[in-house]
Amino acid sequence: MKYHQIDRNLFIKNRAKFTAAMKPNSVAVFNSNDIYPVSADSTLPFAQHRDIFYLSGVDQEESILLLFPDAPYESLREVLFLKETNDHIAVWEGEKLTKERAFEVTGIKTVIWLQDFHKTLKEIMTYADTMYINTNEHYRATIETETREARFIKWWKENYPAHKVEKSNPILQRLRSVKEQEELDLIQHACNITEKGFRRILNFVRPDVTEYEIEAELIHEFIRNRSKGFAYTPIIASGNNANVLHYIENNQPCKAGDLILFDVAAEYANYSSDMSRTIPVSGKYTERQKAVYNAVLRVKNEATKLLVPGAFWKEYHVEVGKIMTSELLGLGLLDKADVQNENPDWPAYKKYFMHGTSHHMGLDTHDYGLLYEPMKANMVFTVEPGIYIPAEGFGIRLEDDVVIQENGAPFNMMANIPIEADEIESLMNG
Ligand SMILES: [Mn+2]
Repeated sequence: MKYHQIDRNLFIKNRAKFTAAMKPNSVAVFNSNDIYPVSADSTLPFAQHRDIFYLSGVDQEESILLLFPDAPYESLREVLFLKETNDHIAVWEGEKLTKERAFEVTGIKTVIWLQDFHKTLKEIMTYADTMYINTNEHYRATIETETREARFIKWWKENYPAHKVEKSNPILQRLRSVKEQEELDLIQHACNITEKGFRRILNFVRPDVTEYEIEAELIHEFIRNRSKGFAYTPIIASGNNANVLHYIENNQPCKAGDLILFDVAAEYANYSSDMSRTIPVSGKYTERQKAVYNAVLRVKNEATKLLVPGAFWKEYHVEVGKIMTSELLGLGLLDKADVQNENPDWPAYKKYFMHGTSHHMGLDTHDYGLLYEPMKANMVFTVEPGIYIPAEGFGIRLEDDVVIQENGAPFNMMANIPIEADEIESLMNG
């Protein structure tokens, strides 16, 4: 791991919150992710399942966390199963968690090697009535691969048909959406690394630079600051590429006079940041580009103010749609008739702004959060309006990450990342 060790009190608190939400005499099991094969003996870099990480801090494959708060023996209340390590394994595969090290990272006292998982589970299930299984119910998830978690659930249901079943996911969605201070600090750290990357490219971009050269500058800056890299596949989209919302080829030259839309950000310690900026290749926006830019910025600033405790995600989006509509009228992109005749299910503004304004952000870039429940303090949301105009050869999106406060406007974790058009121009020409 490149990141500094996280204070295990975070994971101890997270487990306490989770077990407090469990029914009496129940067990919950969480699996790590697999290491995915490419072909031959190649593999993709390991990415930990965020739930076991959230509850334990274990950032290693072939790990299982078991929680049983009402266990008859204290040693079975929290059990971590890890792949066995020894001096020989350490030479070939590098350092894995020993039992001592696992306690330091997680605060869990009972650590059992993975080969004894089935035997230990059998004992535990005889004491328990209910099992919490961890299905993925994220509103944007589409999964073709059978994860280690899914394999476990299938196996468990076959082998323990007499137990009651409960879902971990709604508990985790609720808990993970409201961040502890330690988590806010980690997300802020990721935002600060993103800032360094963005400032670096302001000094780098010039006509005829390619999108992939910019990508290389960013990854360089991220990794040298202890990030594993991009929090999500980066979008570096010059000219009309910005109007392809999920453009990730990043293989084109940036032409003088065009804009470049960046949706790029660093991760740190498995926490995401999520940023969008749009800058002029030549270091100066045209009048028209600046007018649209400032309209997007005003929508972002107005939308941010609506993210307060008690607000609802769906209604928030309706309000942002109204703000965007008035800006699009001002820019001459819509006229009054377009708005009067609009389809309420697909309002006129969606022609230029077709995606959502905000999502939860945290351990996952599109983080957990129950969207039908009211917003709460210490939730982290992105705010990311955009205006996309293929006919004019550019698209603009501006995105910051903000923390909802108990009182008043949200705290902007990206307030130090240049966003005013004038500041961007002066930094590019400095
Ligand atoms: Mn986003």
